[in-house]
Formats: sequence, structure tokens, C-alpha cells
Amino acid sequence: MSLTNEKITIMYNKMVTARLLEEMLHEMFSEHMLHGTTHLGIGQEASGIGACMTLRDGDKATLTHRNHVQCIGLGMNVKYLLAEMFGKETGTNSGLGGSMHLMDLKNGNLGANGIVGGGLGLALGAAFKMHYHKEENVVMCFLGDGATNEGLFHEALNLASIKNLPVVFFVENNHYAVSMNTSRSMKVTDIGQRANAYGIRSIILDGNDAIDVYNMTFSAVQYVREGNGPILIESKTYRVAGHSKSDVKQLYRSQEEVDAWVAKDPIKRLEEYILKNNIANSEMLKEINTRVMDEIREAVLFAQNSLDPSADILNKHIYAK
Ligand SMILES: Cc1ncc(C[n+]2csc(CCOP(=O)(O)OP(=O)(O)O)c2C)c(N)n1
Ligand SMILES: [Mg+2]
Repeated sequence: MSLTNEKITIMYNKMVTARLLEEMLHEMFSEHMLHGTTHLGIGQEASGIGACMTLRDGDKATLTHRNHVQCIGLGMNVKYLLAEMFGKETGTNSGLGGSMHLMDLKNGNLGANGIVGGGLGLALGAAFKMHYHKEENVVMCFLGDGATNEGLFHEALNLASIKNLPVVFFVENNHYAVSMNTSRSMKVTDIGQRANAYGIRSIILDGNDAIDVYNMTFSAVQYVREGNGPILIESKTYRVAGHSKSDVKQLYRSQEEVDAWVAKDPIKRLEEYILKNNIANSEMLKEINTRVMDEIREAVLFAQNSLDPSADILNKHIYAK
């Protein structure tokens, strides 16, 4: 479906939701209101949300440890997302999973994964079922640049290629795997070259341009949906926040480098596009931001006021009778 003004406004809404939610999460972790760890996608909103919005009913997605943006993109309610972060029974995984395992089956979200590259095998399994039953659906398998150095990535690409499986490998190249810059972990300049080695087509897109992400991903999804086999999309973007909540000093990169990417902020760029094309005025954009912030504050209260899971939950989700 072409990118209508209505869809652009929804995309903006989701990107703002992801950004404000993650800023709130960062604050709550710093104040020890939340425990464990988390990986923020601040700066990567166009990439994750633009891609998820190209999917339709019946399509599936597998997510990584850095997944809040995609969860919002696929339609997860922030109330249940936050409840999961607080470990409450109203959470997406009944409070048992936390940030790295958020899942939402009714929206095609097969779950995030704490194992780098862990979603690859799951994506292929789901895609094999679609292929076997001749369903016109696709699986979008999200990955980081670092995951493309895992053995499973190479096995999965080869298998998806020879079996013609409907998988869109969506690689978010944010240029780092923890502190390791891609220039130090691989000799290829474009990750797409790795897909080409397995007979898979690849495309590169500007991951900070929501319109570009949507349009190019939409065509790629169409190609896969039509039975042409898998495709790999390399979305070049940047992780503005630290790797995880513990990555405070960030000695592996310069402030100039971060600033240069902040200047390409995906939300600002989409705002400029919206204003330039008279899709909405600045007053309307401000209203969206205020409304989203109110929704997030309400969701925090919902999460805080929810019950902790009872011990009975172990019989439901952990132990078989
Ligand atoms: C198999 C495995 N190896 C190592 C780790 C530790 N680890 C967690 S995130 C990460 C970096 C992943 O980098 P990338 O795939 O580029 O994703 P990004 O964090 O940049 O989104 C590593 C090495 C892990 N969780 N799983
Ligand atoms: Mg990375």
C-alpha cells in the first residue's frame, strides 16, 4: 500500500511513542525503579517502525535484544510493555520475560531474543510453515550488524536461499556491536554483500529516513510475498544511546561522531517532511507529542498498580503437569 498522509501520521505517532517511552525507561532505570537491563533504540526509530509498518495480517517478525521500537511498530500496547518491564502479571509475558523477551503473538510479534542471532532459526521455522502451506505471508527477521558475524546467520541465509523461504532479513546496521565498530569486525563495506554470496538479493537504505525505509522495505516485502525467496535489507543507522544501561562512559566512540548522527535524527527528519508537505502543522505535531506523553504516564501507573505474578504462574508457563 502506498504511503498515504494518514499512514505517515501514524508512523510519526509510533516513532514519538518509541522515543518518549525509551526516554522514560532510561529515567526509570537510572532511578532504580526498573531492574535488570535494557537496550534502547533511540536514533533507530525510522528503521524499526518504517519496516514493521510494511507488514500485514498474518505476517510475522522476530526481534532482537534491542526491540522496543519494533514492538511499538508492530502494535504492542505500551501499557502491557511497561507492565512486562516492571515484572507484573499484566505484562506481555506475564512478567516473566522482561525487556529482552517481549512478545505479542496477536500482532505477529514472535518475540525478542537475548541471544544474538537467536531469531534467525525461529524466523526460518515460521517461514517454512508459510511456504509449506503456500500462504502469502512473510517473516521479517530483525538483526543487528553484529549478528551477521554469527555462524547461524550464514547457515540461515543459505537454508532460506535454497528453500526459497519468505524471509526478509532486516539488518539494522547501527555500526556497533557493543563497543566493536563494524570497520573492525568485517572487511565488507556493505552487509548485503554477504547475502549475495548465498544467492540472495540485497538492498541498502538510509535507516534514518522513515519515508525511504517504508517505501523500499514495502517493495522488498512485496518481492518476497510474490514467492521470489528471501531478501536482505541493510538499514544504515546509528545507536545514539549507549549499548545497554551499563554503557555509561562510551570510550569507544567520539562525541563528534555521535553529534553527526544526532544531526540526522529520524524524528526531526520526518517532522521536516510532514511540515514541508503540509501533512500536518507544528501545532498538530505538538499535540501528538503531548497525547503520547500522557498515554505513557498512564501506562506507567497501570504497570505500577498491577499485581506481581502469583506462584501459580509457574504451573501455567514453566512446569508441565
Ligand atoms: C550469542 C551471543 N553472543 C554474545 C552476546 C552478548 N551480546 C549482547 S548484545 C551484543 C552485540 C550485538 O550487536 P548487534 O547484533 O550489532 O546488535 P546491536 O546491539 O547493535 O543492536 C553482544 C555481543 C549474546 N547476547 N549472545
Ligand atoms: Mg549493531
